[in-house]
Amino acid sequence: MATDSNAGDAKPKPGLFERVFARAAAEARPPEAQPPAPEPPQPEATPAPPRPGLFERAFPRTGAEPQPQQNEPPAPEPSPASRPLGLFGRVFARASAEPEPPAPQPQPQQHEPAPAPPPELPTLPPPAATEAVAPKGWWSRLREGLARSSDSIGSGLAAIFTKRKLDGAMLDDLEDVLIRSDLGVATASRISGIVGKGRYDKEIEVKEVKEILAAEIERVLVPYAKPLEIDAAIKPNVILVVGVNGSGKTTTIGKLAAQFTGEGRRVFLAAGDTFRAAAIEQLRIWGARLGCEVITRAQGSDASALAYDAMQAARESGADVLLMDTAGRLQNRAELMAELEKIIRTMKKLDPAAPHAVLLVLDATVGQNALSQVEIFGKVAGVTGLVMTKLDGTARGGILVAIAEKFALPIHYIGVGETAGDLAAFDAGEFARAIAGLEEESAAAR
Ligand SMILES: Nc1nc2c(ncn2[C@@H]2O[C@H](COP(=O)(O)OP(=O)(O)O)[C@@H](O)[C@H]2O)c(=O)[nH]1
Ligand SMILES: [Mg+2]
Repeated sequence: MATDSNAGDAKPKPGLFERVFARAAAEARPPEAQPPAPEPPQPEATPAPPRPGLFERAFPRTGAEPQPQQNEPPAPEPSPASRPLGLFGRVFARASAEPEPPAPQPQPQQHEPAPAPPPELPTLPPPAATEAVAPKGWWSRLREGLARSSDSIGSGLAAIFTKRKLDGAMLDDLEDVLIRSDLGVATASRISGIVGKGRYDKEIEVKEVKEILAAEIERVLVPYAKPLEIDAAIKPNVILVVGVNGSGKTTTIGKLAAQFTGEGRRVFLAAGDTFRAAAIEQLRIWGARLGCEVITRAQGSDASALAYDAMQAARESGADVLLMDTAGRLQNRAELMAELEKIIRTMKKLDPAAPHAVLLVLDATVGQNALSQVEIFGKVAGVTGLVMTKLDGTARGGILVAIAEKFALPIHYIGVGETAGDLAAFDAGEFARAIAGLEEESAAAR
């Protein structure tokens, strides 16, 4: 089966916004996440009609996204109009329904002079998506974000460790709970081994098991918790962002741009998802709000040519960072992966060391399918580090542990929500304690 190596798994849970806007989500699961056979509608998929969000109230939607143009390279999204409309999608639906520059004519690069906002969106109230300041501490966001994973593990543990003396059957059950939370077979059996050691025929508290679990997850993840380095001597640090459709690339770019500009760096954005007008608009908005220049070409243009424009523009103006968006693509579509290789080759013409980082954005809700994404994007695009998004929308956050063990790639950031404050540098100890469902971060982290 081409699209999901994970046929036996539960259907990925919808994300925060998809649950709230269940009607859109019901129409629009990303194609790569779809199981082959039609599934019965989930109980969550039929509640009240979606309540319009802040942006949608300001800009009522009047139409659907335009289809990609036929004479262009095959679109990465077989049915773009059916994608989930997230926060930005809803806002941009109106903009993209309005006349777009139609043909992908060769067009000079368009610099978006920052900070002038696009004319059609001048007076929006400050959106949740660009809140730079987190209203809560990161630990409580992380703990809440990972609640679905930690609750699922926690209830599994509570059912096993019920004031009985420890025996082999309980350890097998423990292993099953851990495998079901996507931690990977190796980690699961190691943890049950550690729990069993010296504790047979003794009572063990759930809290003690959680502490062991957290310690082992932390031990596995520590070597991969590496910050994304920005070299001040390189102008620009070129960061190429890749991943399947809907994984959170554009949102992550916005969040990263918010962080980098907050640190005083000059950031350029390249709207490399040239297939979708809404994606270009989405990046324009982030750029306008953050005061970053956004390099765009008309919808349907060649993404490599855009990469070239963007690198030149960022270099000429001495930018510190260039974040390049790309169109989402299925990891099993060879021609689209070839396009990614072309973008990289083009970047190397201007700077042989570019891209300085290739971030693979993974949606945690896809579970085991993330493993094949890492494998194939790793081969084609030379992924240098990972960002895992939507950990708030799944009980399968343990997949990060399985990925770390299998691929030994740096994990730079994790996302637990849609706002800028919901992305943070990955910290193994915090993540381990949050996913194990411990109430307190470790003393060392405080
Ligand atoms: N709940 C949640 N939603 C997210 C997160 N990151 C991105 N999203 C949402 O996922 C959807 C797709 O994101 P987008 O950045 O457009 O994906 P792209 O196609 O890879 O560029 C949007 O509705 C985002 O708001 C996250 O960490 N948590
Ligand atoms: Mg995008």
